[in-house]
Amino acid sequence: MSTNAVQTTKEEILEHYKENGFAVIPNALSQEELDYLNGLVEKSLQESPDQWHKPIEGAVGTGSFLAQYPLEMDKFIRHPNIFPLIQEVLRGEARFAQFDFRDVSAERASTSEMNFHRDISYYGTIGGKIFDPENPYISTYTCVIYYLSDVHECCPAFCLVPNSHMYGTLAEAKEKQGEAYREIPIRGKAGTAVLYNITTYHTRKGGSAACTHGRRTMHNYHSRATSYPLTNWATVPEVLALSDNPDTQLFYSQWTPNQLKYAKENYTKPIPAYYPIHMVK
Ligand SMILES: O=C(O)CCC(=O)C(=O)O
Ligand SMILES: [Fe+2]
Repeated sequence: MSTNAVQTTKEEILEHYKENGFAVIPNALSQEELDYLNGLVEKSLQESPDQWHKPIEGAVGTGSFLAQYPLEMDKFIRHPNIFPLIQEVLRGEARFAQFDFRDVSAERASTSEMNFHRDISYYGTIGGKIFDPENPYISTYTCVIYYLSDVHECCPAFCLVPNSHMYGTLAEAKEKQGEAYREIPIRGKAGTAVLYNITTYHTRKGGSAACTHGRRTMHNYHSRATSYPLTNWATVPEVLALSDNPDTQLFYSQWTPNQLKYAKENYTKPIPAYYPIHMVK
């Protein structure tokens, strides 16, 4: 079913990421974890459809689980199998940025194609750095997409162009990379994780008209202490952002403009003075 190469040891994963801007990690989640997450997704789709945005390029999605199950989701956001790798590629500066689930139904599989793009931070769009030449892993942000369903040949598939972070356009990547230019669709079993530098050109390939599976994913973006917040909207529940555990509080400390407002309006504990909540109306 899966034709793409995978990386399994820590050394292989980091080496492949360094060379190509991504790595594919099979069995990152156990069957028990997959059953738990799929159970939550199914329950939410059925009981709280209002928490899911309307299909965007074929995928419905929700960022609501972090607020609903903060301690449980934190265990996936800083998953013991993957978080050490995230810390490595972000030079030990990993900060929470965004966490959401997406679901492409079998009916929408063939119309779920995206365009090739890079995920550029809000500040990147106004001149902030989008990659770091001094980081051996290049990344200013990294994302891990977990497949929660098997991704067969017929299914929508995450797809990227290795080592393409430095080009201004996909056309430029094609021209400058020449024979080395590759578009690699990633297929694999549920539980596969794709770790990628978000400024590597990537897309979602649509599934075939005959696809009867669709695709379900968990998307987890991480920033660095030296990067700006990735979005201007993501919010974090108080139990994590003002956790008594200093590591947890630090990890959830990169507050977006919307988070400042959210904290001011909802948190019960005093908010540390270094957060500029006085700026919030
Ligand atoms: O769903 C996918 O495979 C890719 C999603 C993506 O690139 C994005 O949402 O920016
Ligand atoms: Fe993207």
